[in-house]
Amino acid sequence: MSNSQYLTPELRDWVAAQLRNGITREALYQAMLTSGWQPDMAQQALAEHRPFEPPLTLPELPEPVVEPGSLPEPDLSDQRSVLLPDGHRVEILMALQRPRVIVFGNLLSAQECDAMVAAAGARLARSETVAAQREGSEVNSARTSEGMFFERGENEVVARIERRIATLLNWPLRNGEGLQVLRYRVGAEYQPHYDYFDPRHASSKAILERGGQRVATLVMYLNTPTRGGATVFPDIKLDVMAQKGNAVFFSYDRPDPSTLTLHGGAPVVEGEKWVATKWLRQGEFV
Ligand code: PD2
Ligand code: ZN
Repeated sequence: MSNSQYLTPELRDWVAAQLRNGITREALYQAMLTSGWQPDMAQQALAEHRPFEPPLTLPELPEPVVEPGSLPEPDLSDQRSVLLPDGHRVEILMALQRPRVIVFGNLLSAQECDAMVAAAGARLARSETVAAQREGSEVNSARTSEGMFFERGENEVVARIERRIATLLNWPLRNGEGLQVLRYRVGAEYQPHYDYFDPRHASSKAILERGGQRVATLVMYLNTPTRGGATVFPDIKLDVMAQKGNAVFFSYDRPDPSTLTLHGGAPVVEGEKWVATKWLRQGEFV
């Protein structure tokens, strides 16, 4: 059960009344924490009223230790099936050792998904891919979605999701790229590819100077397409169905096909598909 189900109409009304009375979001947030609200739920309640406002000043996150050669990874010791990175109940639905692939349930609440779609909608443009022969990016028939990037920490919901991911995957928030939102309409797809940057490509040098290689990907589903749109891993013959709030995570320790992380977005057959992708870098992404 997600925490959001505890947000009763009475609590929502109470939050709305406090904000109407002129209390600042920061003061209300602190008051809510002091009176025992889960940070996750308090932020969610506030974001419902002011979803696109800048993030609240939040307590510092404990800094995850990144040993040389280590990768983002949730703490799955004791074969636990539920994690509470920020008080939000994230389920572990599937975990594969090699390649490392984990399917999370309820990583995002329905409200968080809806807020992301609403904030991204007006800013979508045809997606591009890194150009192979020159610097920069280009429109490519292999990728027929539309997309946009949020700045890291750009608004309340984005900041909350990024903190949750950093805690869940034990990876510094600053090593993450800004969240990318993609919309696929009927027929749109993302043909199989690797997310790491090919060191042989002309454009990779400049990209790698901004935080090193990508070492992991988290694709979060913001809606449930009616048919189609699975994230597919052809090398291991795995299809992950897009389900609102769920996510698929995979990591790769070198920029090489032997990581078996070839993956794609299958064509949408009916309805639309919306995802948010977080790519994690080896170093600080600036
Ligand atoms: O939308 C997807 O399922 C998908 C598939 C492959 C997203 C990405 N790659 C990506 O954002 O890298
Ligand atoms: Zn990808």
